[in-house]
Amino acid sequence: MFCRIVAGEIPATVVRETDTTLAFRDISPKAPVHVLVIPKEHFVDVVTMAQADPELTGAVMETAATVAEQEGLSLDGFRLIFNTGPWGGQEVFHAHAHVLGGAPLGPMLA
Ligand code: IU
Repeated sequence: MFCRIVAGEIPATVVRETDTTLAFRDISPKAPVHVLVIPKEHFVDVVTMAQADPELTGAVMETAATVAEQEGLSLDGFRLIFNTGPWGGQEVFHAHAHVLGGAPLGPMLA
């Protein structure tokens, strides 16, 4: 599915793009700022990506950090999540980081 966003076949509100990564707004935001950061190359999840290509994984993290900064989240903090596998709540099987912020999010597991 996210490969189709990379290919431009599905519209997305892109907030940052590098040679290897893409960051776009989540269509169903769970916080005032909710951006997804993906590798353009397809990996099913962050573990697969990290094992296959640590450099690309670093690039995803770098894009997430830059997005947090450009979205004004640096001062108060934010949440960076990779849901991984069914028990991790992953629904889209193309590795992606969630950058969530813009309000106090509280403890992660209530
Ligand atoms: P998850 O970590 O796989 O559960 O998160 C998938 C997210 O992708 C979820 O927050 C969706 O709202 C979001 N999303 C999107 O932003 N655009 C899409 O076209 C699709 C899902 I499909």
